[in-house]
Amino acid sequence: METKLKIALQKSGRLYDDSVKILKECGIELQNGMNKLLNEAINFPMQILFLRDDDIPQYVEDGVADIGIVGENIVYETNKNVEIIEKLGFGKCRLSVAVPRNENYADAQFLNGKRIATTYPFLLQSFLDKNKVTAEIHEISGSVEITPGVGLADAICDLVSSGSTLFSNGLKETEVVLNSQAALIGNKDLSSEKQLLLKKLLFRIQAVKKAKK
Ligand code: PRT
Ligand code: ZN
Repeated sequence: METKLKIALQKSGRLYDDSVKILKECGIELQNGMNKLLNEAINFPMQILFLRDDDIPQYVEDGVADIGIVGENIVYETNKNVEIIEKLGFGKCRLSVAVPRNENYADAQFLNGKRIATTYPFLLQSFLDKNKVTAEIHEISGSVEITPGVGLADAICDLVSSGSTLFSNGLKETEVVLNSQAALIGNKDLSSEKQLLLKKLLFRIQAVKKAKK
């Protein structure tokens, strides 16, 4: 049987369009009318798995997918044993700490003893440790930006791109914990056939990136 490279992409959401687009720009065409979770390229030995972005690093670590496209924020938060192969230049954002606009924030020490709401507890804890800050992390699954306004938290740690969500919730960005963009990640133990296919794909991705500069 022919070896196929299995790539995991976000099923829907902010990275979906650009992920499919970059394959297309690499000359890789998907089949029409296949099911929404699994597709197969017409003109490249590749299968495409569509998943929730949070699950992609685990699937790649386990080898269920060989490679994947996901935000670096997810890669570092999930802390799985995968390789970051190439940054892809889209999905740019930063993971930042924000506090109510009227607060006097001088430095990270402000956060000592405070309650911070986030969906990124691992990255936030690393940031606090690095700054020798002890704070209470409240892990929640969404709408982080409303928590200070309703008295559930004193600060937040969340993704920011334009800053308009922070602004409209009366918050200001005070620290960048991580700069992030979409990246191609890979399993660390690919067969030599798969490595060869990955090399072909990477060559095309790099050409596409170069053409855009
Ligand atoms: O369903 P699934 O779990 O796959 O998707 P999801 O809802 O978890 O993720 P999704 O689709 O929202 O985001 C996917 C990835 O896009 C993230 O992991 C980041 O790598 C990247 N990305 C880039 C962003 C943003 N920019 C972004 N602005 N992800 C989220 N946001 C949110 C942020 O959380 C906040 O609510 O947008 C709001 C802030 O935006 P601004 O422009 O107001 O600052
Ligand atoms: Zn997600």
